[in-house]
Amino acid sequence: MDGSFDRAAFARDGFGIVRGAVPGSLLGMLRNAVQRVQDTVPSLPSHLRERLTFERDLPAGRRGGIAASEVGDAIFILGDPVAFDAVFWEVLRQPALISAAQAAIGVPEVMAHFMNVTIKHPHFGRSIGWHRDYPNGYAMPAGPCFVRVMLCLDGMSEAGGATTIIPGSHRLDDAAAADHRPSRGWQPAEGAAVKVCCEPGDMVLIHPKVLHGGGMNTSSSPRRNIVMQIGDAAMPLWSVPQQEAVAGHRLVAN
Ligand SMILES: O=C(O)CCC(=O)C(=O)O
Repeated sequence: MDGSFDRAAFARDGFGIVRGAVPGSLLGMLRNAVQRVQDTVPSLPSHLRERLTFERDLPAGRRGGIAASEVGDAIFILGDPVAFDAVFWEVLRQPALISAAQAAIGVPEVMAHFMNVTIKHPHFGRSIGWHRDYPNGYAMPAGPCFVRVMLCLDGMSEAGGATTIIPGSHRLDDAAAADHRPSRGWQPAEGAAVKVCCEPGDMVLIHPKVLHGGGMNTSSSPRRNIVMQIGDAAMPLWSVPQQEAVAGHRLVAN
């Protein structure tokens, strides 16, 4: 494990990578827990099923036109994962996550806003359009005093639909960030974006105002990220999302 976070690079680029952020044993348990949910979709009770967003219910355009009938029960978003398996709480106790979030936000006390598992399945896992996380309509405090953190269970590769980021695009004021939303089909200038390739167990921190998105997973391996929004504990959410057991949970290291 390494676990160090470069705050200066995060301030400059709008993203950062913490290498080897969690123990391999935990990584294995998390991967198994995600797979168990995928394997048991047909028998899940309705209160858990409603936390899942399926590929088949989303437009085919973002998965290269592959028809809904071809993607079975593939889950795109596994919402509120702690409702499925308590092992996901362990992620919020990881010292490398807590210290990196504190450094990125610049405060000593941080809390969770939400958690999901974003899954790009082999061969058809969908692309994600260009966007900024600030502002968002799901879990918002009064300003951009939060960070998105992704724990990459499988790592990320170019062909696997790695998150793509435009370094430096977060350096604008809050009103401009709220106004400047890329229209559908917008593409950055040649060479402006970087694909964040990483190993299993690495953690990627995304500034709330940095432009990011990502391509389809055309590889033969899954790309599963635990995505969390972590915020300044002194700044309450305007409205707490339903079905988010982690919302408001203060992060305290193991
Ligand atoms: O899963 C990814 O590649 C990015 C997730 C993302 O863009 C987000 O949570 O805002």
